[in-house]
Amino acid sequence: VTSKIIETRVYDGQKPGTSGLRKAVRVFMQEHYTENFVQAILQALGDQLPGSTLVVKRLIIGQSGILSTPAVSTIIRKYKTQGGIVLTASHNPGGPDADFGIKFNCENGGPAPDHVTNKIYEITKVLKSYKIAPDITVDVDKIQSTTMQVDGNPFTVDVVDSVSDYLEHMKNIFDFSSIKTLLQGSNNHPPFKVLINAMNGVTGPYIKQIFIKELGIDNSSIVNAEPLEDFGGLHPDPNLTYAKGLVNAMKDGPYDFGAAFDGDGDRNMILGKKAFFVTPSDSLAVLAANLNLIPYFKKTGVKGYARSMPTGAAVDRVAAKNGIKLYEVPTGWKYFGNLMDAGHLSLCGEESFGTGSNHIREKDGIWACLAWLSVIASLRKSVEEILLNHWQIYGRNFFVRYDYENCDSEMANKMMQHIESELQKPELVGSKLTSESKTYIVKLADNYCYTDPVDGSQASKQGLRILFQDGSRIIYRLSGTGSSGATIRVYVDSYEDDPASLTKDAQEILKPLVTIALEISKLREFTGRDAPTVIT
Ligand code: VG1
Ligand code: CO
Repeated sequence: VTSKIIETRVYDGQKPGTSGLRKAVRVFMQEHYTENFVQAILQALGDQLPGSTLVVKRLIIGQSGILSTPAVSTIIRKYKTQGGIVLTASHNPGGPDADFGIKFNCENGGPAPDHVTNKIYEITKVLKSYKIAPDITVDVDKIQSTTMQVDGNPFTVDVVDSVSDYLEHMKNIFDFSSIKTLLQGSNNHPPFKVLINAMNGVTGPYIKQIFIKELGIDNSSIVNAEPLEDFGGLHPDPNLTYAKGLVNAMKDGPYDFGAAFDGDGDRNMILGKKAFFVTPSDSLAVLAANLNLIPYFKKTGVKGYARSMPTGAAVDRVAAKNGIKLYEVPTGWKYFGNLMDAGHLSLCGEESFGTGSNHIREKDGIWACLAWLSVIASLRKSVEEILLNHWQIYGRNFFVRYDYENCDSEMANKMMQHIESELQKPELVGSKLTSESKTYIVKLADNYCYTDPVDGSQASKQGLRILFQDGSRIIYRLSGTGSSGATIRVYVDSYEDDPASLTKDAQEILKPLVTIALEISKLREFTGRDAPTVIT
């Protein structure tokens, strides 16, 4: 087999966002578009000099092309590869008229940090050709290792089982036998009934192997477990809106616990009986408070906790009470990597249904589900009881996110400029903002800037935020994963420790703060939107 050099032209805008390059499928289908970006990744990875040759000796591919993002992170770390490429729209819908994405993860198994993605982007701006070996034919449906000669050098393609390395890792982290006893029931306890929805994403084979084969639940407890190229038309984002199927089945059914994952398996949603919703920010806090129940953390000890800036601050209370350090980073899993590599971090999460730990360098949906089941197997309480107890001890951070999808980009940018200028007014700090019977006093307002404590690198303009004296917060950001127009995210987080308020409806508690957030931003005026596309 010989490789060929293909002349190409530059495509604008191949700039990776929060996690990878995310565009419409039709954009990726333009001639050379995808190859260009992959060439740029390889060039950024292997050689300093643009145009120089990179020799790849070995490729690892999941069987039938299936690997979840957390499994890729696992494999990169286990086999010490230079990195890995994941082809996925992640939590966005797929198929010819929907979205696609290319994520690049580095040798630590985590999403490429900004300095790497910037370098990739710079290369895409000057790329003139890419190198390809079109004649390699390996049947990726068959688990096998094939070695051939490419340009006179040995080149190996390993098609590996999609699940086995990941499963082995999970078995080292959790006590599968105690989870199995929970699920199957024992003398003193009835079976704990779970319902798992893979949303036709990539986790299908993983949940079959782990939950059916290893943990012994029956087939009927698993839904949408066939990975489909277009997710069967579903929007594979595990939240109350897009995972409505799971929510309804939980409301009407006998299940004690429900979980759903996104297209590439890094996000999770956890529900209790009757669809009791655990916000991702609470999920992170509950796991933080109970990490010592999980064998892996018993062994490694609990280092720090971390959350992305817009994530509800529930985990901060656990950190404060347990004397464990808490880190706040910008949105995107790439910012947790350095902290983990330096040994500062055990557990982290994002409000966007991402939860994970230093077992890999990605958020991990199935891991989060197993972590919850481990905690439940030890505490023998329902999901709702666990949350109620948690709030009684720590108080409750009510959290909501409003998403306005596909807004006009120019108007969205203008709105952000408007908010920023409001935030810069010197009289804002110390002022009182009132809506209904609630008054909040502004403590700080800024455009969030992060300095990585490990390497000192800075990420600026990571979200406009207003912090109030009682710990409540309003945050505005533009999404970095959408493929058309602008998605505006408004995050509202409010702390309550009055026992009478703990079980109130989040929408009700947060209504005054949401009103204030919409007023300051003039969101309705700028976007013409009366209501958000999705509330999470
Ligand atoms: C969104 C989420 C962010 C998450 C990112 C990647 O980014 O808000 O928390 O890390 O998606 O998730 P943005 O920039 O659109 O807000 V995934 O499942 O697409 O890797
Ligand atoms: Co994802």
